[in-house]
Parts: sequence; structure tokens; C-alpha cells
Amino acid sequence: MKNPFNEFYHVPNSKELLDIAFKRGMKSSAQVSKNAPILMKAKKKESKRIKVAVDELMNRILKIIKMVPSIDDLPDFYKELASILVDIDKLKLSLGKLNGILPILSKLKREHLNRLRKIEFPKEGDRLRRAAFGRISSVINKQNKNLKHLNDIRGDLRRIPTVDYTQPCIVVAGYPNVGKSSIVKHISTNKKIEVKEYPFTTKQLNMGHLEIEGRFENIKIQCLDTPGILDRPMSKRNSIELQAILALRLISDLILFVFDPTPACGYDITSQIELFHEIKHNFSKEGKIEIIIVFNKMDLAKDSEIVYLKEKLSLKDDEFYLTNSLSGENLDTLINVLKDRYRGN
Ligand SMILES: Nc1nc2c(ncn2[C@@H]2O[C@H](COP(=O)(O)OP(=O)(O)O)[C@@H](O)[C@H]2O)c(=O)[nH]1
Ligand SMILES: [Mg+2]
Repeated sequence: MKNPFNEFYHVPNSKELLDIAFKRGMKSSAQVSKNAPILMKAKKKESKRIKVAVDELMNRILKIIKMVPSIDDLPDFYKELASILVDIDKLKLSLGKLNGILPILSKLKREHLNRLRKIEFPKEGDRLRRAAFGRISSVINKQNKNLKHLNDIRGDLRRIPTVDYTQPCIVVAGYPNVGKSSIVKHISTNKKIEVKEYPFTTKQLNMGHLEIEGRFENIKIQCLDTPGILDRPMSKRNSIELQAILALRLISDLILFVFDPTPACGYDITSQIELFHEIKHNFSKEGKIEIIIVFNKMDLAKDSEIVYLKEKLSLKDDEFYLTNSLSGENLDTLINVLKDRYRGN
């Protein structure tokens, strides 16, 4: 399923909304015969202006409300990710408030059209229309904070990756700065992934794909780069780490756990091992989800560091992959392992 927030487009602020609506209103022209009395012409002209402006506003507001998908109806992954990224209650409240002004606008329109019908001098038409626009402006201006809030959260929601539930998904996880993004960038089609020398560069989930030629048709494996996770209680984890946890919990069917056996990443190996155990314990679904272990930065790693990690995890030589994601060394082996695994399915 495509990111349900893909069609959550720019939300105009109150000034933008009013400018568009009033401009439209003023440009509209009423159907009235040339020979009609001036009073009738004025009534028709100003009625039309009010009607067009209010209808335009109402349509635009409805469009804004409709382009935000109903969070409660979304699949769990999107629903939970959305609630990590934004305050859902506040979002619902904002939409509710916008919805609440629709009947008010409708009423303002009705009232002013009624009053226009009863005027006795053409000049009163212009005055009434100005009064109507004033009332409308004050209703819309009160929504400015709401509209701005919607536009602000829109960016976060649109960055959610598209996940195809029908296809396998490898989730790449580990401590910050160990080389997860470098690996995903190397093995997948997503070359836009950011790699930086400091931790928590990756603040969101990034999807890449791995094409595999099957016997009958090609398979597209999803490969998800996640933000780093620290070894600490779940309640202490921030919204960046929680996105990675969510991916592990809900969409992984293979976990690629990346270690940096060297001090280069800035975190000690004991914490990385603790995190590995937590993930194995909580997210491998009792072994149903395989964990492939990678020792990255082999160019920097000392033999002693590799042996230490290997022993701490009680691994045999063929139970982990040594990689260098800068040069790509051994990543081809890893790609082949992944391909064989999915081809076999
Ligand atoms: N020497 C060396 N540096 C690496 C390797 N893999 C990643 N890096 C560097 O480690 C830093 C963090 O990499 P990144 O992929 O952003 O790690 P992430 O935070 O786990 O996604 C960057 O400066 C990378 O260039 C590697 O195999 N060897
Ligand atoms: Mg990263």
C-alpha cells in the first residue's frame, strides 16, 4: 500500500485561502439583463460575489479535510508510525475545528443573501458584501493556527515510506553510526540515502529495493534502512528510535543486524550486544524471523575486536558476515545470500 499520506498536499494559510476566495468572488459575474433596474443589478452582482467566495472557501476546506486519511482506518504500521511522528489527537482536533466552520460559513452566506434581497438602494449592496467578507475573514482567520499546524505535520507524514505488505521486507537495524545506511545504499536501488559521520543522521525509515531474478518472474525485495537504536528502556527511547522498533515489530521478515566492532561509531560493543539480545528476544518471533549478523567496518576492525565479538555472541565463522560498506567488500556475498534465500522461497 502506498504511503496513505502521499496526497496530503500543501495546506494554505488563512490569508491564502481568503485571497483566492475573495478574488474569485470579485471576478464572478452575475447573469442579469442589460435593461434590468440598477437596484436589481446590484443585488444580483453582490449576491453572486458572496456566493462564489463562500462556496470556494467551503470547497477548499472540504478538500483539506478529505486529503488527510482517517488514521483509525489505516493498517497498523501506518497508523502507529503516524502516531509516533505526529500528535494524532491534535490532528483530529484540527480537522474537527475546520469541519466546524463549514456550517458557520453556510449560515453567514444565507444571512447576507437574505439581507441583500431586502435592500432599497444599490449602494447598500456594496456595503453588505463588504460586511459579509469581513465576517467571513474573521471566521477563517481564527483557523490560521490550525491550518498552519496541518501544513507543518504534513512534511513528516509524507516522508513515511511506502511498504508493500505482499512482498518480503528486510529490516536493517543496529546502533547509530555503525553503517546501516551505507549498507542499504550499497545493496539496494535507493542511492539517495544519506550517510554521515555522526550518529542519528537517519531520522526516518528509508526504503530501498533489491531486484532478484526469479525462475519465472523477478522478485522485488524491500530493504528498509532504520534509524539507530540505543540500548535503553523502551520508555526512554525517542521518536527516532521508536520508528526502527516499529519496523522490527510490524514489517520485518528478516533482520539484518549490523555491528561496528570498532570504537569508530562512538558506542561501546557491550551496548551493541545488549541491543542485539533485546532485538533477538523481542522481535525474532521465537526464531521465525531470521537475523543475519553483520560485522561492518572490517577495514578498521582489529582481529582482537572481531574475535571478542564473535565469542561474546558464540558465533561460528559462517554465522556472521564481515563487511566494508565503504568499498563494498563482501557486500556482494551478502547480496547473494539474500538473493538465494528469497529465490528459494
Ligand atoms: N571505515 C569505514 N567506515 C564506514 C563503513 N561503513 C560506514 N562507515 C562510515 O560510518 C559512518 C556512519 O555510516 P552510516 O551508514 O551513516 O551509519 P548508520 O548511522 O548506521 O546508518 C559514515 O561516516 C560512514 O562513511 C565501513 O565499512 N568502514
Ligand atoms: Mg543511517
